[in-house]
Amino acid sequence: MPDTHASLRAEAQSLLSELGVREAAYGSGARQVVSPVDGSVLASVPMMEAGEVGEAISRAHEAYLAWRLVPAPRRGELVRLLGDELRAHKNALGRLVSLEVGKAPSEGLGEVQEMIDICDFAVGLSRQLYGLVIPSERADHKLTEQWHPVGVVGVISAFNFPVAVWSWNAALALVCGDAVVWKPSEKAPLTALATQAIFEKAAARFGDAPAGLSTLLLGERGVGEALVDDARVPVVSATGSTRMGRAVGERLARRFARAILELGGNNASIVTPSADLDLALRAVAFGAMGTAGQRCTTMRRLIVHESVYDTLVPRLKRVYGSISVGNPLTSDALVGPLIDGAAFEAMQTALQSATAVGGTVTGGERVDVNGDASFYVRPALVEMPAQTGPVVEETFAPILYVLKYRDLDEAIALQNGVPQGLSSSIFGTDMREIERYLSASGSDCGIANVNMGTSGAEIGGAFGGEKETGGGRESGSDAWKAYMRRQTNAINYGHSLPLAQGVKFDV
Ligand code: UN1
Repeated sequence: MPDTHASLRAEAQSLLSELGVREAAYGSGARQVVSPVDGSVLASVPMMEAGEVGEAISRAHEAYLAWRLVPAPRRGELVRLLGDELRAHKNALGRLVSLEVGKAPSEGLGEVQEMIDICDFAVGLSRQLYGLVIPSERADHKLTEQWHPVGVVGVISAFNFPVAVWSWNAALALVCGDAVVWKPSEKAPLTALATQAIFEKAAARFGDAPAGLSTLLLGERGVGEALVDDARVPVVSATGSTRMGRAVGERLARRFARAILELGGNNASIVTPSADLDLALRAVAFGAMGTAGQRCTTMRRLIVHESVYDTLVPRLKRVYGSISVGNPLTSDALVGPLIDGAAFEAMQTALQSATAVGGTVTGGERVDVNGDASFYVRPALVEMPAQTGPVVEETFAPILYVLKYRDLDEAIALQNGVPQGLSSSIFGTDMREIERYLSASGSDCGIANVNMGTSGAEIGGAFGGEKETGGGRESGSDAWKAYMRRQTNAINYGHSLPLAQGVKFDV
């Protein structure tokens, strides 16, 4: 039998060297990086101590002081070059994403495409960081609002989108005139090293970008805490669990720093009586099983009208029974591995609790693809009598809870009846039901889609959600404003001094 472990390690290391990462950064270090594909150790990376973070932030702060003076369209040129380098290295970085976190090839490549897209978006934005001119109530006065760079932006990212989430934040922060300090997931340091190397190629082509504009911190929790607690970091964007976000948000609030939180989702889709069921079936399959259920936006609940339940759900069960689960690198399986054994345990625990409160489970069992050191599962569909137990929690695994409803109000109440508020969707062709769902009394989520699933957002919209999802918005629309500071300017170009609100103070 060929030694696949040795071959994955060799491939990862050759990709890292092709992408320009120095061997010292992955050849020997305290932290082993394990591929979920087969459990092989891909590399060993040195981890930073929390005590070293301050110095890295000092360099980033120096970089910010210089970068904020560079005209924004010129800053956009650096991001244009970053997008260019990402295009040139798309295959290698996409492959490394697949090796490190187990994504199917098209999803690994899709993640890099998402990075390219946000770079393009940010380049255009670099000429559009518009302020306002507001009518003043006073004669010979002008009232304006402008946006200035804010400082060092901290980015904390999760394993499941190990590089795209950095780019949503970094591409915007860089055109906004900020420096970026990134603490990636301990489970995905290699793609972070590769991304940093790609950034450095772009910076070298740019010529005079200040050193320290983009800094990578590989470390454990203490390193993240040091970043979050540093007074020179006015904004921290954190993606991950609600538990992590609560800890980060509290620490940031203590020092009045800005938090951009993108935390847990418990995303539901409603299938109404007028839905195109063929389309819904395909959308549910991708939404609930794609990326092995490890997207923040993964569809975790399906709320089906009683009139279509017995048509849709048996068909869905057949898809669950036949979907290909396998090695994402050597097969065209649609469902790859879970990230690790802890994710497998959490999934099994959730399924047991669902059964205990009356759920009927289809699937969910472990599939032996590459032996004991990797964790592949058949996705699980769980028919639930009520929205109780694990249904109101986010379990980062491919579990879809299915519930039945009678009228739309009940369906919307079920959908909104969980602590999380990231993404949601509705299937149907009755415009009254659709518009009701999108209205103020409809979905309470940051994302509400029609006739598609809950995942796979484009970068052009603002991304994020409400309630325990944390309220932050990243990526498109006007999310850039979170990476700048707003300044209101009142300018008197006359010879007298009228006071606002007609106040008199004559001395
Ligand atoms: C995440 O899972 O953290 O909408 C982000 C999507 C992707 C991003 C997901 N564009 O599924």
